[in-house]
Amino acid sequence: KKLTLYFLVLGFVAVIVGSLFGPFQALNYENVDAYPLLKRLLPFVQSYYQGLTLHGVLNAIVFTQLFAQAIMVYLPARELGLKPNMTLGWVSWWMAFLGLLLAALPLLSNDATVLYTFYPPLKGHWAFYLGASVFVLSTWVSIYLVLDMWRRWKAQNPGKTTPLVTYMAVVFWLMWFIASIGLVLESVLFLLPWSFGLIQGVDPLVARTLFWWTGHPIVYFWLLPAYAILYAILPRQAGGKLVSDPMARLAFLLFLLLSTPVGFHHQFADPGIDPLWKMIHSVLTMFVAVPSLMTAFTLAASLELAARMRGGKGLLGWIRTLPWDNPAFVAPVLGLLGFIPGGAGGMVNASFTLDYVVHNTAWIPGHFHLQVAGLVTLTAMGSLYWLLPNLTGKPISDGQRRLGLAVVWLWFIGMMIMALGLHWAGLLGVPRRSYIAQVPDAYPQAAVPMVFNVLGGIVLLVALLLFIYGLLSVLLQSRREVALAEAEVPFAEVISGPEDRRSVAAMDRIGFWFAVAVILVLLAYGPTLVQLFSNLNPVPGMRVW
Ligand code: HAS
Repeated sequence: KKLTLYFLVLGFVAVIVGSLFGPFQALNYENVDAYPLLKRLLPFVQSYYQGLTLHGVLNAIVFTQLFAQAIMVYLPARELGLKPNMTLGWVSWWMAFLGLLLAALPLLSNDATVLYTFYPPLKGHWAFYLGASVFVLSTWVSIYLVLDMWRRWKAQNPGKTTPLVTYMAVVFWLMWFIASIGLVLESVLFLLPWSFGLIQGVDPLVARTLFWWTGHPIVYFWLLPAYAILYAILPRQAGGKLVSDPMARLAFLLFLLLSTPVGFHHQFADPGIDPLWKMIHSVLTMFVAVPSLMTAFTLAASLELAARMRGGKGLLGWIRTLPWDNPAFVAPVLGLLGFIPGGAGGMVNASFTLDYVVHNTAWIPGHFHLQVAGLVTLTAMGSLYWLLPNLTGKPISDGQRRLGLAVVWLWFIGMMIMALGLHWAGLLGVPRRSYIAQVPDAYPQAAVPMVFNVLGGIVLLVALLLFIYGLLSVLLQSRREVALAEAEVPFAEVISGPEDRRSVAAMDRIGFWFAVAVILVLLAYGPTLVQLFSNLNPVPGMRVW
């Protein structure tokens, strides 16, 4: 519990600090240059791009990873009733913490203003790459922790099928293991030697390709802890059951198979990659939407079942009977509603032809704010209402719950308004990642959507400040109730009939599916990487890649 709490608190500190830079991005997209003011408040902030790097790294990379390390070790441990290897558990936390600290120094001193994709030839200080590598490698320890618990449970329960939540966790960590290899290769072969001065240059295309090997599945690394909560906990919060055990397993299994061999959809506009492979990745991306479409069906059915168990009636009238006064329920459900347009936008991006309309425009941050700042963050916020009492024994009062409801509604409304503005501005040609406020009256054709951006930013700032207040008021209170601390994690009951046995057993051959996933990645990336690496032509004696 202590380890989980440490991961969770560090993650939320990251997202709070990172989000405080958000309103400055929103103002930039309303053509208001607030950076001179920010420089006066925080003299270390030198530029829009440094603020954007801090915003992206802390929110998208740091918060999401720490939340995954908290949830996807704690939930299987509680389900199996097993303790992870605590020494290694703390090793993973310290690696994450020290890596973060090391990477933060050059970020704060403006020596690693390379955005969260750190594309060469933008170059950061070696401490950034080293710290980020140690931070990411701490997840490999988490992988070991979960695989080790699973192995111990299997030894004690020969022939039994892996319980659902553990199945999700094992598949999730294996997916991440395959996915993270791209980033590890980029870092070890190129970024670290380059920043230490051992090689004089890096081929941007090779680096980008290795980056996106990890860069697309990383979004499912952010998403799947939320999905695990949505499948395992939300139906119970709604007062019902999860309608199908095998559907939940199949969704996770499909993510293991399909998350990684799709990265070229981020590189449609890059030269040097055969269009045939771009097309293959485009088609595979359409397939990776399938487990989310299945999730939409399974969760909506589970919510309807819950509502009908609560006496809900009518074609849509049942929705009213859901527990709209419980932030642990409302937060993820609002996130899911925002995920529908976010997912639809993702399919637009995935299209080889349509992506040219939206690539590198403000549409893209519109898309991913709905996904990660919407569903993932709202589910994480909602989880605090059952997780914090369970981890700390500290109760949450009715007043704090009401505040929580206000926070999650404001967060949702702010995110929807801002995302609408960003998508719209993107279609009108406003670029992403650009300090447009330094040009007076830039993009006058997008004046209306820009108002949406800034309105959304203001609502989000209010939500964030109320969230900080609410979180501190729970964490810093001295009241503790032993009963809460000893309570079980509220896992939902799962419907699974005898007819499911064969499909569940087939999916439980995780080693086999892992091998299939590896083969798919080798097929999807192998030919292009071989060609790109063979094109690298170091000048003798210079070691320029
Ligand atoms: Fe994406 C770019 C395609 C999902 C994040 N994406 C990004 C970037 C980020 C990101 C950060 O193909 C920018 C990277 C950068 O900086 O350059 N994305 C997709 C597709 C999906 C997708 C096809 N993305 C995500 C998720 C993210 C995320 C999830 C974060 C967590 N994305 C792309 C592409 C690009 C891209 C291209 C590159 C574009 C470019 O030009 O650079 C799919 O996985 C989406 C599937 C989702 C659905 C929605 C299902 C709906 C559900 C809700 C049901 C509601 C219920 C509620 C049950 C099909 C599950 C009921 C309620 C009641 C009250 C009853």
